[in-house]
Amino acid sequence: MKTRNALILTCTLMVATATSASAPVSAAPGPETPAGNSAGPGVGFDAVVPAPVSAVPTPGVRYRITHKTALYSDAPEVGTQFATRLRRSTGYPIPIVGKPPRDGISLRLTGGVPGGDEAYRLEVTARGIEVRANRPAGLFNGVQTLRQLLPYAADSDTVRPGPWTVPGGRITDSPRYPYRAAMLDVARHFFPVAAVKRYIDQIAFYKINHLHLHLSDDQGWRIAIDSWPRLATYGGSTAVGGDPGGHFTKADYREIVAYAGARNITIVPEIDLPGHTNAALASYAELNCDGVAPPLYTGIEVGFSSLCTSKEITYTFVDQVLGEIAALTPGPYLHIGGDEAKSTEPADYRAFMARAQASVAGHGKTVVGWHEIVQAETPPTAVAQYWGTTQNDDAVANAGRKVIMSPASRSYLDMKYNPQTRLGLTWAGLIEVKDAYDWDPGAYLTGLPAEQVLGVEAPLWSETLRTSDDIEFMAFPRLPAIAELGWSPYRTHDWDAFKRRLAAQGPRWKTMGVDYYRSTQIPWPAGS
Ligand code: IFG
Repeated sequence: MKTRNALILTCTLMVATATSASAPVSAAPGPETPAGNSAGPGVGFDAVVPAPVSAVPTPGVRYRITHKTALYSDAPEVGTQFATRLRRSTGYPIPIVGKPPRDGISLRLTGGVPGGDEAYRLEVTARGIEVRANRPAGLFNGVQTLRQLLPYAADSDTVRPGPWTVPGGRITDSPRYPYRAAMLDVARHFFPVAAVKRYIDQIAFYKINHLHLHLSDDQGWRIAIDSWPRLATYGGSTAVGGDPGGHFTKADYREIVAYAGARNITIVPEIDLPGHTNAALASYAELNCDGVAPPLYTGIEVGFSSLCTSKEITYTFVDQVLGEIAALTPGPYLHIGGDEAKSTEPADYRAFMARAQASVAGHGKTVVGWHEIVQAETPPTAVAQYWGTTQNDDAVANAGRKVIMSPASRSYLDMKYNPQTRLGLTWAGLIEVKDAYDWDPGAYLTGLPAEQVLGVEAPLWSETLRTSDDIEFMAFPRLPAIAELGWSPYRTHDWDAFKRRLAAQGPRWKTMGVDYYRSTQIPWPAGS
């Protein structure tokens, strides 16, 4: 720890020296100041992930956050979050003021910014910082970029020495796709609210705007349902390997939804049907065709379970469960799974999916399903989530539906990086950072029209994961790669540039306590 602090101090002194040598912030950068108008190695306009649409530094100009800096925001939640973060690491008061300050930071809903609700324009001058947007989501996204222009220490949970300089320039930015998601499997292993919130903080930093929660599977049911209470109390009582179970109460789920919403993230709940249902079948004998409840399952096989599609109670169950979850979910999507229904006859699967989708619509939501769902009739608004390991699936490409791209061989964060990776599986192949980055969601699936791609998702299945450290080791650095594919214009797609920008995230993750994998593909800076 001492070494690290000494290093940070050294770096900070170097930056301070550089800055103090050019005391008036508008002076030309001193010899010590790295090129690119940055406030330190890898901190600057050339280090933002995801890559912005346009970023133009103003050489020699920078703004220094000081004890005099005030903050104004047209979106109170965004302003409070950012001011709180700055106070914690700078030790400055960072007061929130009632109008844009002369010397400070302004987050303004001016409108007139190209690129929609999530677009923003960021400008840094010697006098201050201004983020403009059409909607609060755009201000939130602009603040995530602004955070990456600050020294790494700005993300510290404890007060660090400054200086707190932000390089001058202008960024205009907006997303390529509207759906940019992470998925967390809380069924194979349960993760409490605090762990989910921690992951939300981490994915929000990369402008991910949906979190898909895989709430039920063979090994566990993780959300309380009032009309079927044993689902959570019994069906959620264990986990893979016999590890401790657990479940979200409705209050827990509402807390996650609110926390995510304040960070521009929409929750997409998944109840996997008709397969992956052993936890439900074990909880209620009447849901089984033979009236006999199977034992709870703690292995990691798939495809052996199915709801009884010939019993009416099954559809009452499905409708009541989906109804209770829809009532808790402000977002537009209900994910009903549909994957690996190997124990459901195809005709029964199609009939079941028709009725399950009618329930989703009946509860006012839009259905999402793993891509097998296209075997059934689906409403025009249905979204298929592609998880194949190849670039060919004509049924999906020709289904005429929106598609979320999450090819398992590119985006499954539970795949090992290499054969030595302690955690994870290998069935979809090994995925190093370059594999996660070097593909185009808009052209990946042969025959799928580019305009049918709704966006991307990085699923993280938890058969082999138990802690936040495990989540972080598998998600970082690959999740930012998927986040960039979802956000940045494809013309910015360049592995050599990306790996350098990704390297600059390393010291920040170190500051945040993110337990990331130091891939040998990335030129991490010393001390990260
Ligand atoms: N496939 C299964 C998941 C999970 C995964 C692990 C899907 C859609 C393998 N289904 O991915 O439940 O077991 O990598």
